[in-house]
Amino acid sequence: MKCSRCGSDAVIFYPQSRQALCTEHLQEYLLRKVTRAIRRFKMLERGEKVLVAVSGGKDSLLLWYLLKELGHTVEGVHINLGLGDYSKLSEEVSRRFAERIGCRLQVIGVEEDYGINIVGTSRRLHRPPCSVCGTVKRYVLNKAAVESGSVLATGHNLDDEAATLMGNILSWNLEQLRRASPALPSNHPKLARRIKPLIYITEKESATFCLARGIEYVLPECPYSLAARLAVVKDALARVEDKSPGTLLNFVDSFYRKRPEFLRSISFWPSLLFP
Ligand code: Q46
Ligand code: ZN
Repeated sequence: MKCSRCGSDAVIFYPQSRQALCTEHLQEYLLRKVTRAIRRFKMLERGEKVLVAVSGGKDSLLLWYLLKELGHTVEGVHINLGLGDYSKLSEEVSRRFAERIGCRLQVIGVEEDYGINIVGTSRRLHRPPCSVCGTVKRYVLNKAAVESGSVLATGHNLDDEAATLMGNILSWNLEQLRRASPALPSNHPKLARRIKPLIYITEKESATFCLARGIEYVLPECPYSLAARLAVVKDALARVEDKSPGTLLNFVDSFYRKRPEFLRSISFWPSLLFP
């Protein structure tokens, strides 16, 4: 298959538009998608410092790479979660990538620096590991961003965002749906602004580009990821996307476009349900 723009070997095919792209043109397309997300949700001002939360997975490395290509001032922060071989490998891969792109990476160990053992704490509190891990990650990442005076960027992609929104719809978590945003403002000096510049980039585009560009990323999943309910929703949505490409983009994009209308309508629901 040849690239529809330049005729060299293609690495990805888009069935909706019947376009194929080579690595260079895929990069150009992904940079446009990130720029569009940054502008549409007013994620960054020129010159603002960005701290990328780097897990060692494909999305966070792609995010770091693309923001650097766009000329933003970026540094990375990696949290070693103390989850055995998975955490060791994640830290190694993150460090290697930082060296490759010539950026500073701050590494924080939850055990070494905070004395927290995620699995032990989750057992003691009778909570799933992901719940403890999520809380610890949010705290540590926020602190690192506030201390460095940066906006915190995370590698959530379109599939992640769609799964989060769908998960909140399935449980009718109206408060989360009201607050959801790819660009969360800071309403306190100790709260960093948080942005998700990969919101228009699919998991498939992310994986394809990393492979094509030779970006080494952590392949094994976290040993606890399958237990996460979100993984089930994500899996179901991936099958929908496979049968009907473009569904996820339409779902997420339409949610944010129609949200004001949606919020107005849900504010009437209680009076309709409980007259
Ligand atoms: S790292 Fe932590 Fe994730 Fe592993 S324990 Fe769960 S939340 S799955 S993204
Ligand atoms: Zn091309």
